[in-house]
Amino acid sequence: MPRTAAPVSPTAGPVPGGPRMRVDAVELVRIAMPLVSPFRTSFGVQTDRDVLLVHLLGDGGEGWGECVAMSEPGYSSEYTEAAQQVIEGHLLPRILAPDRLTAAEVEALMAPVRGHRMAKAALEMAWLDLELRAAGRSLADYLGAVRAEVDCGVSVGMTDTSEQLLETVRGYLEAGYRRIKLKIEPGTDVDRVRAVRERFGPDVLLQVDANAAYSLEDADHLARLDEFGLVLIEQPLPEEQLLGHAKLARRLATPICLDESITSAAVAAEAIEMGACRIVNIKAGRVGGYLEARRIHDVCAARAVPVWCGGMLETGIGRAANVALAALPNFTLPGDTSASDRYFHQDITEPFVLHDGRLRVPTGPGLGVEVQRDVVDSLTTRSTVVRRR
Ligand code: NPQ
Ligand code: MG
Repeated sequence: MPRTAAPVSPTAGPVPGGPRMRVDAVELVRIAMPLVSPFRTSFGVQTDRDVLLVHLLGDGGEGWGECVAMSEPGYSSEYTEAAQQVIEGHLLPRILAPDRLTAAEVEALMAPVRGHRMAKAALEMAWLDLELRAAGRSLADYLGAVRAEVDCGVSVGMTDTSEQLLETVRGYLEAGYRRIKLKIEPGTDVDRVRAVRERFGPDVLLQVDANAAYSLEDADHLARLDEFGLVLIEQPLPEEQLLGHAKLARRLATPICLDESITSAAVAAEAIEMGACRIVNIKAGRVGGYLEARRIHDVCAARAVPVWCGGMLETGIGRAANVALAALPNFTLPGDTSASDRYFHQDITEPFVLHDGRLRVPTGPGLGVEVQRDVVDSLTTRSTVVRRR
């Protein structure tokens, strides 16, 4: 029998937040962060992280946000330069015009701009930091966190050989990570998964992420992964193919988890109802912000669909917000909330350090981290200031 659609927002309305804030200037800072090692996925290889930071300056203090877009549109259609342009040309004019706003009001004012969710999420994050610092309240508390620390997994990039992959995975398991996610692509997938499963045994929580590298014609091939007891297979097909995922799901024992496809709470509800996924990866950047991320959490919880927190190679700013999000009750699987040193030798905040495979949820006001301005300055490639008129 088909399931009846439940309402998209089954829980309470807007969360009570902090005061309305006035922003006088917005600094858009582009930094280049060298990665500890190249990160290869089915859509390309990254050696540096080109990050757009949003720094709000208002009468009530400051707020920091981070845009998760990549320098090229390989993961999704968004990319850093486009995010900066839409922020400068379309989003800031809308949110700097009124006198004072809450983050929830900022979200509503940005809604008429279609898409550009990563750009919107960066502004919302900075506004939440500003507003919650003024209220003396942590983001975790505001979002409804129920945990003081979160279980961490790690996303392992593709390597040239199986031996290199085994060596890398061994290092992460020794560091304490509680779940391993292998990036896969057609050609090497089955051999790599088999090698890792045979070397490290049946008890390791193991999952794979295809970043949309397959087609429905590959269903029989993907079914070969069923014998390895994977927690899930993440985004095997292109973003738009919800029905394709539903058809594929009927041919796999391994649960399908969607990442790129889930762009809003409404899409999450549809995907679940169609049978396109049994698990959801939540990335606030991909869905337009932490408020929408929380709605997706609620939609999934109401349908008994577990969620986990994805990652986009965030600096300490975005990582702090992700760890807060991952402390919500339905985040029952370890996320890609890795330690800072998984990606960076030097972070721009105090680093997030793994303790027994977990990260502590920040408790300070706002995001709960301090940005080290001297480090930001040393990495800056461009800085633009937009003033309230
Ligand atoms: C995913 N993230 O889950 C993404 C994709 C991804 C941690 O696997 C630079 C910046 C390179 C962001 C490569 C993880 C990236 C990136 C992959 C995001 O699909
Ligand atoms: Mg993914």
